Amino acid sequence: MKAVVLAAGQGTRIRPLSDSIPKPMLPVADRPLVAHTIDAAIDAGADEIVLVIGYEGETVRDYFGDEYRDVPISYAVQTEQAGTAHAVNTAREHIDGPFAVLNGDNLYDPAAVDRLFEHCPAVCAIAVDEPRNYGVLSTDGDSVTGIVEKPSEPPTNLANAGAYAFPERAREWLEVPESERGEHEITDVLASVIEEFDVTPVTLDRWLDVGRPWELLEANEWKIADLDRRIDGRVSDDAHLEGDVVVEEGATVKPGVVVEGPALIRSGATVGPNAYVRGATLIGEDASVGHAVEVKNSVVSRGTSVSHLSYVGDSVLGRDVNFGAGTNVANLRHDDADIKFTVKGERVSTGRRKFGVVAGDGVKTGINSSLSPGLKLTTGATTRPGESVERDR
Ligand code: TTP
Repeated sequence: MKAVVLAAGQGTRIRPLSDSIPKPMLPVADRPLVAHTIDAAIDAGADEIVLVIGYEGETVRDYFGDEYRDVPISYAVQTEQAGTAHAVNTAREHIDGPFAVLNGDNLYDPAAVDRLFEHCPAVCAIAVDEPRNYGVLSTDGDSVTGIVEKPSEPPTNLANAGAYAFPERAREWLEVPESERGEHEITDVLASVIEEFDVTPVTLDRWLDVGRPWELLEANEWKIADLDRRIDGRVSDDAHLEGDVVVEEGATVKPGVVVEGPALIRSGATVGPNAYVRGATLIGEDASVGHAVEVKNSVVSRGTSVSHLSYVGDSVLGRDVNFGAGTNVANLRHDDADIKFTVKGERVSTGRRKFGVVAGDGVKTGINSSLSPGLKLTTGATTRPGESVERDR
């Protein structure tokens, strides 16, 4: 079966991280987010991946090329992000036979993707506590009877997880009218399939929709914890690596460093001397974490430097960020309330008691900058030496 993977979206909620990198290409453990989706599809038996690209699409094409893990990759370019059904329709000429559709910014438990493919026509669902916030499936025994968006009286607690296995006939049903929010939605295609076919609900044990920056942290928590200990880089005898730590070939860990796994130190990165890395942290390619720096539960992207005397907790640092000596991140409020973050101009709760900062690519902080919890520093932003930064910039 072919798998159509949607990766054309603009990722507006995850800005500034998506300012120049499409969300599906943001780092999750040792590969881009969308590579985990594609891996799950290939493991489930996909014989071709059709990637729908659009926003910053060339980055996706450059990474995957024409073949990935011996499976051919083809591309459909969606020039206007007019919705998920519109995205699949862009790939229509690639579709012959039954086909799967997966979101390129979702992590699915791989066993469920297997079952999705086996039970075509099928849709993945996840049991949630608050179904009112989701598209909810109604079911009758082993069959899906309908789907309703954010219902006030949910028929089940099964939220639609955005993974479908469609029969070939669904190819003819991809042109759907605009929904209330002005998009052509894949759920309307699902509704047509439900009318004509028996659609099996496949329940996921675990699922994550990566829409906002803290969800990128959660994605890394999930996938870094899946890694097994592997030390291929240069590690000083005076460093102490505990648990499932991966040091890739070409990475350097200097004396006095303590790493508590799970943690991933990618090729070209340097850690130490005397640094402390813990709690599902990713140190990206060519990044540098220097003397007396503690990094906890964070994503430090490619080329970023936190070189001297800093604390970085529960944060996402984009590419080529430079934290001046003594820059410290606060990740907890004195009143213990959940940390809020600005998404598309609105302050929303992250649902996390601990959350630090999100720094776009190229951010530079002056020495001794003090950064408040839930702070967003946009691409290229700077702070002054000794500044206490409490407002997004
Ligand atoms: P969304 O998460 O709804 O959109 P997005 O990824 O652009 O993010 P944001 O809402 O923050 O702007 O999209 C769900 C999936 O579908 C995701 O993998 C992107 C993909 N998609 C397309 O490929 N084309 C589209 O026109 C839309 C709307 C989404």
